[in-house]
Amino acid sequence: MGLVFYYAPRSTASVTEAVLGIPCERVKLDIQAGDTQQPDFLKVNPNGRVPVIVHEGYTPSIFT
Ligand SMILES: N[C@@H](CCC(=O)N[C@@H](CS)C(=O)NCC(=O)O)C(=O)O
Repeated sequence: MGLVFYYAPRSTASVTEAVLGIPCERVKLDIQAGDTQQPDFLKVNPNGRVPVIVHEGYTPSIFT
């Protein structure tokens, strides 16, 4: 599973994306299309916000 980074272009996630210099799976979401409010993403972050980082299935609370 490794490291997974959920982000949306032109959001606060852009800062995290800019400094995240390590290999990871990147999941791009479209906020305007409602991707952050879809049930699958809400399982990752019930707050429905990006950025989110998941490491080995664990999400540090700073990203929720
Ligand atoms: N505490 C978070 C808040 C992140 C946040 O507000 N993200 C917004 C985009 S800038 C978001 O994901 N919005 C999704 C939505 O409103 O559905 C942070 O500062 O990074």
